[in-house]
Amino acid sequence: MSRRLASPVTIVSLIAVLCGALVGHAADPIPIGVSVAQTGPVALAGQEQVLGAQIAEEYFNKRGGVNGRPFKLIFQDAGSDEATAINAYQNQINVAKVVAIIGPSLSQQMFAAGPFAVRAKLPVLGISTTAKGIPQVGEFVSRVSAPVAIVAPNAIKAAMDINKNIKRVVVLYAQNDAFSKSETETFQQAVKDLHLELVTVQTFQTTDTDFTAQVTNTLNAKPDLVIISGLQVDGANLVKQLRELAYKGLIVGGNGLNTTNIIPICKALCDGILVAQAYSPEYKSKINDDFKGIYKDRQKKDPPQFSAQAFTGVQVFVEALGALDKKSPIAKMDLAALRVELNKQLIAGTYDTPLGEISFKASPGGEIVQKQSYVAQIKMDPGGTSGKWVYVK
Ligand code: 1QQ
Repeated sequence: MSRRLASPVTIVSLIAVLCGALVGHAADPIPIGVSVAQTGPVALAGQEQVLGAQIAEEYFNKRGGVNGRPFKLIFQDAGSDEATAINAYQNQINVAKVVAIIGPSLSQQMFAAGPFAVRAKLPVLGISTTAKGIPQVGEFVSRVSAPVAIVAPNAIKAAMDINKNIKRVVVLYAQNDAFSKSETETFQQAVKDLHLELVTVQTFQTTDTDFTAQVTNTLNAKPDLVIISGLQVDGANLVKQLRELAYKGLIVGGNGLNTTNIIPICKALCDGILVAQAYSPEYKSKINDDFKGIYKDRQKKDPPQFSAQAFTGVQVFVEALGALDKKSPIAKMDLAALRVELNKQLIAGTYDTPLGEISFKASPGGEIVQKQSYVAQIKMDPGGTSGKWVYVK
């Protein structure tokens, strides 16, 4: 009986096909996607996320990456709306063939792009998506960003500590943004729970630039406290116009105002905005000291929440990949299996991060469990062009 041997060409092409399904060669860097807002108005937050992710890439690769194998962050701009986020996800999933993605920046974008990750069975981590319902988008969607329901009410309590006479509250929110709608529900409920009087609720659009009507209605209601749920540019313009028309009371901003990158918009008038925080540079741990040290070297200031959450997102994927690899070598897994196993490992783990020790709930799968939360206030320098966060809680 004569046996036909496969030609060398056939064998080479067979190996090539097999290797294509694997995640590169064992020495190739493992690709992890970062899809955050690098353009559009949300880039004010996205810039801080890019910095945090880049620090994590260097930091963890210097420490051996994934059990000695480096990883590489593949940046794909998710822009500031849903279409750009979906496009970024599709590129990451199908073209860059990443094992996992952090981002997009907005809940509004995650509700649109997340289902693509669920269908592709690829794990994604929200690093700033805080609206109610993010982990419920599907099995592969988790987050390291504490939800508004846990974090936001603390800012109102901090305001009540600063001004013991707060009674009348005006709430404003962007009605075309999923995060803002979710956060305002939490704020409005907290106002009632704290026995304050909700005198009026005003709405706007994230694209608005003129807030005369809302500011007039707010001033007529004579509030002691104003609470704003919007994004960066709209929120900062609203603060500016409230102050220009002589509102003197305290302002609580939501997570949309959680970046000093809004300072060029409201300048000196940003002073005093209170925002709840899921991160504090003062948190004592080795990893936070390391992270804070590198960030400070580069940026000459303490790291903000969005950078710390982005660092944490990368860390969680790298540590989950390492733990998975020890159980079953990832170099032998094809991409589809690796994505699925990584998601399981991710949710099962506990992580010592700059945000504190975090883990994930089994139900809804992928919801963060985090003990720490804080409140900070923007303190402007006398010149009115720069400022920083001062932690009050
Ligand atoms: C969300 C947010 C944004 C304000 C982050 C930039 O918290 O969309 O959920």
